[in-house]
Amino acid sequence: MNRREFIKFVAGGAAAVAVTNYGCSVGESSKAITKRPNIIIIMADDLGYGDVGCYGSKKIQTPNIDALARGGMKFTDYHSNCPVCSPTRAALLTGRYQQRSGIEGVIYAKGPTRQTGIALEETTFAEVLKKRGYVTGIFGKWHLGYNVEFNPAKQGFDEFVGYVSGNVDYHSHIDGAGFDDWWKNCEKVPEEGYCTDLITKHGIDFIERHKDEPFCLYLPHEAPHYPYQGRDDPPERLSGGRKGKKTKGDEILRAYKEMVEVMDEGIGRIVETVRCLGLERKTFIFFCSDNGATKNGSNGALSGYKGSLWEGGHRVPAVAYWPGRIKAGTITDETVLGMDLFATMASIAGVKPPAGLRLDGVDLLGMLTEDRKLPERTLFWRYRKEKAVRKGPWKLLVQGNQSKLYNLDDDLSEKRNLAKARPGMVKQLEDELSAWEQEVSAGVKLRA
Ligand SMILES: [Ca+2]
Repeated sequence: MNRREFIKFVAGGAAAVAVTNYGCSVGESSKAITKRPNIIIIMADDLGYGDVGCYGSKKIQTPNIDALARGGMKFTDYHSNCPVCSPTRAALLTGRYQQRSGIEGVIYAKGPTRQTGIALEETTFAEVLKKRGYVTGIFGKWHLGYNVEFNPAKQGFDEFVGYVSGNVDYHSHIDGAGFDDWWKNCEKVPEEGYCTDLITKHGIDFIERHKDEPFCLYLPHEAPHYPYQGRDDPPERLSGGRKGKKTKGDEILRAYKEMVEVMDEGIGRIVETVRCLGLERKTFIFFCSDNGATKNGSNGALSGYKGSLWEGGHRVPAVAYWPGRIKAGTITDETVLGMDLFATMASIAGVKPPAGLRLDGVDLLGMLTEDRKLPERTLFWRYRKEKAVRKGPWKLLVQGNQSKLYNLDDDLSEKRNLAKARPGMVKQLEDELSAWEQEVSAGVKLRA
């Protein structure tokens, strides 16, 4: 969906009104301005740039995410820090390139990485907000360490229910290595239910219990990451290592659509809870994905998929919503990364990050609420054998020893390699890339 289509799309719907209605009867609180607004970060898993209605999906219905875009700000140039799960989450949690915390790849359920995790010495946004008097909760996927020593409870979260691996069976909650993986803080506490619905349920419960104090709710959803299972599909992973029925062929697309739509329904219920409690004007809500879609989803006009540094691997849907602060129906073309949310949340909460902590991300608050431009900057990605650099419209994509150059303003799909025509630009971005690689490698803390 391009800018003109989005404006038409916004005009076609009532601003900020979700299609669903969960029986709200309480009016908006008059206490519109607060020093410590609530913060809700909702992140989908492997949701692509073309998988959402307001980003042009015709197959998947997402009325609630679309309503957030109509009532808030839609990002056209938002990126996860990495085209896979764990590094994106490390950057989001720490506000810094994941290279600094040493989480450069997926922490797998099988193999030696299972013993690793994000160093406890890292400062997370949850720790900063907690010090500012926020109650902090995470419900859903952690994926920054399996062992209890790496549990979210050790990284500033007061409450955690969910799973620590990259994915669980949506019904049996067994991880990819056959372990039960459903936790309440540092204990395994089994719970019945469809993963997406449980994440929504715990999110709502958290908001209701903490409505009278500042809260930060992080809801990292599983949808639409595999295993591809809708609410009524059978479990695929059974106890004792037994295998159930696996979704295959055309059934995957049916399940994928349902998985996104159930998540969207849950987002609607979260927003409705905030609204019913009169908290809408003092709650910042941000929705995004953690990397691009696989071939089972859609990255719209973008090239590539999850795992690659083509735009389809990391340019993802993102929407910010805050009535009274963010103007309804706006679109931003600013280039934003997931690591920017840390500085933004700190700014919203009115707290400075601890002295000595240098964030790589920037504060988006002025851009969100006052239409201010972000400072010019050069941004970097590195994953396996690929590296990428962004500076304005220019993107350098380094694959092995080959450098490709694209102007994304004219060529969003990365079809016309301009490296030969613009050798000066290639050289400049290559130089910035090597300087960055040297700089981030200096402070790496590996934990095993
Ligand atoms: Ca992911």
